[in-house]
Amino acid sequence: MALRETLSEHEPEICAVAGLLAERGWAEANSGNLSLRLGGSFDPAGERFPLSIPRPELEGHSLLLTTGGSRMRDLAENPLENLCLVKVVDVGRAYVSEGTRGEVTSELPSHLAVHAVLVKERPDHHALLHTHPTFLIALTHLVKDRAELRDTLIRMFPEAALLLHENLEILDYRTPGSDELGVATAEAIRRVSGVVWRGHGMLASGANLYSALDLVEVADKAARIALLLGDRSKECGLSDDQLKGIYEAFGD
Ligand code: 2HA
Ligand code: ZN
Repeated sequence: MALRETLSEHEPEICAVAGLLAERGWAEANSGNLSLRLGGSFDPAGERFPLSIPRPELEGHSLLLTTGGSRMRDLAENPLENLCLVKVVDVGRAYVSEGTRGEVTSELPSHLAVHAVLVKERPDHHALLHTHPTFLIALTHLVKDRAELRDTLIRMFPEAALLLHENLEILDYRTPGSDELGVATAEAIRRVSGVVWRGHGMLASGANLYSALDLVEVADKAARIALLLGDRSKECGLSDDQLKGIYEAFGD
């Protein structure tokens, strides 16, 4: 069984990150989803489904994805029953999915759209995760200006300045699971690794799930500090000079 074969290598990472997402309260009920674009060629034994937007860039690529309705707390304990192995076929017009329980995540349009960009433009990024970080979502409801929201986040503490500067974009609200959300997210991922979905959550890419999680952790902590500061978050944030010092000392 191809799904079981792919799991042996990736199980520890997937289970660890799924467990952390559940523990942090960012994956309430059946929310959140993740995917890994696999290196090898696999042949999932399962049903074939058409894609509403063809993804020829992904032809022949295989991905491990969470199943729709799966819970991160269950994924951490039982990856085989909460993941699907998906292979893109027919010059990107369809996919074949193998899973022991259920169909693939409702956010498949975003995962495929983003992997289609990554495979061409940032091939070292294999991992995507989408989750619902509490404080970050709250702040997106309060601060409507996207530039102001990004600026507030990066000024909250040095790690935020380093990891999120020129690496985070904020999208206005779109319907979860929609092609529209996928297209907008994929466009943003050409430039950044962290994409905030206003009023919903965040999607992050990385070489692996741990580095994608790093971005979410830093963004949510920055949002938490901003919320603690309330109306004073603007005047209290790191100054231009302080940011400059951080980039000079630690930037690329
Ligand atoms: O997996 O989080 O955005 C369920 C969701 C949809
Ligand atoms: Zn979601």
